[in-house]
Amino acid sequence: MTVRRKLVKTSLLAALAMALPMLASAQIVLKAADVHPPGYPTVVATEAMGKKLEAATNGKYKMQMFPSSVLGDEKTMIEQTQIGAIQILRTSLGPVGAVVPEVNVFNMPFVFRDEAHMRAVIDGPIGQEILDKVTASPARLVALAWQDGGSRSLYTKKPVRSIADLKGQKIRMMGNPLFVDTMNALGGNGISMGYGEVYSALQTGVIDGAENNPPSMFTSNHFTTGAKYYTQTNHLMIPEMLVMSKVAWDKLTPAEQGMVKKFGREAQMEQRVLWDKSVADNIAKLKAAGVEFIAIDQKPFYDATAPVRAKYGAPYADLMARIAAVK
Ligand code: GTR
Repeated sequence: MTVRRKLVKTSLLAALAMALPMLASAQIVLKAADVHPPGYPTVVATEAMGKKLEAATNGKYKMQMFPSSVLGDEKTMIEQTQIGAIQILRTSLGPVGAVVPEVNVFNMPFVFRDEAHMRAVIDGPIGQEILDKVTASPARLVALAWQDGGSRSLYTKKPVRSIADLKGQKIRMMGNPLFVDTMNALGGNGISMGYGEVYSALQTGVIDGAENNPPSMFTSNHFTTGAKYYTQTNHLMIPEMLVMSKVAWDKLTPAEQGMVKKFGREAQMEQRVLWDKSVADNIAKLKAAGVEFIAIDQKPFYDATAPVRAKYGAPYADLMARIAAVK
């Protein structure tokens, strides 16, 4: 090898060595966030979506999951996603409705007949319309797909066996005035606070109860605070969403955007299977831990919340009629 050739070879190697760390750092990390802990259906489905994206882009993107509210409560995480500090967020539609009021139709009490109805609606054209409303709004969120949150029922320290038992009880609701109005219409005293604050609020007696689905009640340990009566009101069936920050979305190529949407949609269906199992498992765990499940006549709860549907549903009467017409 001539000296010249050797030099060229050496400098090529040197250039390559310099480029390698650059290649490695060229991997784009997408921060994903969820209030739920590792292993929760939404966390598992979102992680699976990240793995698919990593494989499909040959490692250009990697998702890093921040579970268990480590990046803040849902309201804070929505704000972080809006400014691009979080790239992918799994959130309840509840607090999204505080930012994009047009989606509140799905946040109304008893808007769905049952979970099968809710799934038929979110899987169909109306579900897509609501996703599109979020994306088209000035909120800087791109709504990718739905996740299942089942139905929310009351859990309290003093048992609620009839609507009268709820009178004056301080019940934590998610951050959206619609939910506080819902609880007040039921005779309780709705108090809005972040999910992460509920445990100590129950412990210290700041609140008498909360409302959620069984997997959340169990994994948050709320049942260990004395709130051991679960009254099956099913008053809210709030779908959950996978959203991407518009800031991150705009940096993707059209092909990558297509992948993100496709894998998001797959996550919707994958999470549903995990969800059904999780509900059954967590009901069993709650019962084993001494939680009493109270069956209740929903009619008085439905009737009492009519003014909430009238107030918040007024601008969306057509949409509500279309939802009701879905079989
Ligand atoms: C859960 C939901 C979370 C969060 C939480 C809450 O069911 O999955 O996204 O909204 O409820 O009550 O804040």
